[in-house]
Amino acid sequence: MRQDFTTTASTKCPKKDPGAYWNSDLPQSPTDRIEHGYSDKYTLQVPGDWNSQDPKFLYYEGTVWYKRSFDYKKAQSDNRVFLYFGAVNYQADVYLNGKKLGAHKGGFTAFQFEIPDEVLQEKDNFLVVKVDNKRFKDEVPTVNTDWWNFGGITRDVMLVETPATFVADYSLQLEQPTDTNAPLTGWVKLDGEASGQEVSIEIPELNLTHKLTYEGAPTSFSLILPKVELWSDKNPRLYDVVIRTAADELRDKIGFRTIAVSGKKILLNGEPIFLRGICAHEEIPTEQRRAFSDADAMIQLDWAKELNCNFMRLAHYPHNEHIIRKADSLGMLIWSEIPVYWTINFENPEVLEKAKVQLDEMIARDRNRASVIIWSVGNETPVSPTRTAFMKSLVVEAKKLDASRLISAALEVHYNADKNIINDPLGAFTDVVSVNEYLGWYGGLPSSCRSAKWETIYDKPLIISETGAGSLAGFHADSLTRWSEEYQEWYYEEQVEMMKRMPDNYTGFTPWILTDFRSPKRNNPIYQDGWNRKGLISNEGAKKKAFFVLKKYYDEIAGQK
Ligand code: GCB
Repeated sequence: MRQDFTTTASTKCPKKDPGAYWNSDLPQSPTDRIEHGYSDKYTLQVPGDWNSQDPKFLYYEGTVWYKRSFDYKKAQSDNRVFLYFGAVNYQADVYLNGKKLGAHKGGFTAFQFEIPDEVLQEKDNFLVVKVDNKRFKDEVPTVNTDWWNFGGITRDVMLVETPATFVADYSLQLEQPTDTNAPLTGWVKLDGEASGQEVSIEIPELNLTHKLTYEGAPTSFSLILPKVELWSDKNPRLYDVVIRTAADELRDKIGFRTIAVSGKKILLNGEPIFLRGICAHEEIPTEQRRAFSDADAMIQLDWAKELNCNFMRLAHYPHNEHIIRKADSLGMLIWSEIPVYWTINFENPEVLEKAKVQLDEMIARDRNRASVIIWSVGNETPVSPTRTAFMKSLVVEAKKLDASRLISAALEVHYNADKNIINDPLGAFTDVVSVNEYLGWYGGLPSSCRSAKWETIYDKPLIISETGAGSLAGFHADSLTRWSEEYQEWYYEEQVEMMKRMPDNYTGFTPWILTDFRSPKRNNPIYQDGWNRKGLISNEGAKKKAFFVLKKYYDEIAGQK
């Protein structure tokens, strides 16, 4: 639901602790000391970050208490009701009618709380959410990031009503198809009194109904479909899937495809594919805010399509579900990542647990999306034995949660005059080795690319997961002048030529980045002014010269690899 937070306060809240922020702001007795107010002029749009909604929030990091009243009548008395949040950055504490429903940490993944029957009212429910986006050393991400710390209830919030026993989760995965049939494996999880219930999996277009008896979470199954039209970047075919129990019916749209590594290649449906990609933050730069809707997703996907991309690296945290669903329907392959970024505290086992929770929540939401082909466990984590053990354990966890996709991580690389060797020990554990390199921006001039030699110790597919140079749209000069569009254009020209000489396991390219994005670290007053300017598209939506260099490269290789 996308609604304003109302300013009306309820008088039906518990009298206990009248001063608590999760209770009414209306004194119920003259002696009450109330030091908060929801019946005031401040409203925030949900979903939406708070930074973009009021100038005083632009740099704000701290707590905001949200309040909303609502009426709710269940369709059936024994049904269950859940309060679902697409994401809240970073910590959420949720109270309904004075009772705490729960708390959640992690700014980019979904969570939900069941509302106990005795707490839900038909009229005037008083919902309060305390949101805190302060950064801490031992959180994920840590204090140091190159992006804006947009706070708030940044994604959709929903009340979800289910029968007493309902389909809580499921997985459907195509195994190796043959010319005549398509084997599927999967599992279902029901919530409630479920043992012995009949569950049917239906794919109406294929006349398929598969029945099973539920034996506990998860109940696994396998079945053989007739030959299916495979989902791919060129043919994003989705089938309606229904999972039915006596009381519940869950409908989804699923694409069937396989993704695998064979030697130095990535295979989509058994065929080698080259990933013509681009990185993106979850941001609409023209409005200086987080993206959160279908319309926002289309803006980003349209730009990526115009570049002739078939792949997007959604950096550096899981993006909202709208873009993943749109990618499914448009045939855009996706890299999805958790914010294990730079120098998070690898020494602290609790940080590892927090990272695992985010990994689990990322995979739980999107495990049935055909577009997602790579789970990334982090970005540019500096090499050390502790860090490698930490990252390896995330790779193992990701494989355990979803063995059907490829695991990667964007690695750092250091430049040498004679040879750049890709040898980060983490590469031994990932399916795909991905590296970020900025030769010509953070080292040397773009001409340094001409003599650069690249070598990798891994016989695995290699993705150049970042490369980029900053430029201010509309600033024109000769190509040796930093920040000019011409410098960035030259940088891309040299990079593209260098890519053509990459080792033969080079299978994908995701330059940094689709659009300029807000970053408090980027403070050159003339050219940056709080923006990371490596976008191919400016914060005003203007395509810079380099956009066309990358597009030309992708046009050339489209269909050839
Ligand atoms: C990187 C980081 C990315 C930064 C980028 C830059 O290597 O992965 O988050 O924004 O470089 O612009 O320096």
